[in-house]
Formats: sequence, C-alpha cells, structure tokens
Amino acid sequence: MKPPILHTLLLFVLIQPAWAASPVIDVYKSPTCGCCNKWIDHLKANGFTVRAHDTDDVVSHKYRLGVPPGHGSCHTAEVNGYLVEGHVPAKEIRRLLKEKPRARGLVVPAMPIGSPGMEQGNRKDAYDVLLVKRDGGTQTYARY
Ligand SMILES: [Cu+2]
Repeated sequence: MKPPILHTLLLFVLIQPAWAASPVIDVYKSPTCGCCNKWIDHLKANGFTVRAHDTDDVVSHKYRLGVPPGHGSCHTAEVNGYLVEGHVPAKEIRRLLKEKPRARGLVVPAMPIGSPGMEQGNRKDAYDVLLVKRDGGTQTYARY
C-alpha cells in the first residue's frame, strides 16, 4: 500500500508538462474575421488551447489589455495575463511565457503579409514583433 500522497505527486509530475505544453489563450475577434481564424489554426497547430470569443467590440479589449495607440491589429488575445495583439507567431508567445518579462505583452501591428494567418503564396513582408512595456513603450522582440 502506497500512501495516497505519492499517487498525487506522481499524477502532478505526469500532468504538469502537458499544462506547460498547452497554454490557454483567449482570443477576441469579430465573427467574420477570416485571418483571425487562420491565426487561431496556427496557434492550435503549435499546441495552444484556444478559447475564441466572437465580439463586435474588440476595441474595448485592446483598451483593457493596453494595446498602445496606433499598434492595433484585427484580433486581441490574452494568455497568462499577457496581451497578444495581431498575427504574432506562436514561437514568440512561447518565448514570452518562458521568459516572463515585466511587460504588457506582444504586438504585431497591422496585418503583415506572410505572418501566421496572413499567408499569401510565397510573399513575406518584413515585420517586427514588439514587446509592449509596462509604461506602454515598445521595443523590438523579434524580426521576421
Ligand atoms: Cu488579421
């Protein structure tokens, strides 16, 4: 007979990596946004658990989460208290969750062609993933 606490610990050890591998992300988007859905597919393909929320008022979430003026895109998301605005690659979200910077989150302003969910053949426009700091200022987090 093993004490139940060992079973509990074993269960935790077995399950915990699965939690880490599948972060839950809330995505706010308009019901008719096609590229938002494609970005959601990209997140799912990269192991995220996505809770999609259709709304006609994505803007209020941008205010709530602190998207700096002029840095908006088509959808706004929230993961572990961080803001994720626009077509941010899943890889950079994972890096954010791992590094846990003191910041509001990540933005890819507008909708660059070639970013995840914005594929158009072989065309890839250059774009930056920006880290939004607590004070609303931004710095380059990754270049594509
Ligand atoms: Cu889009």
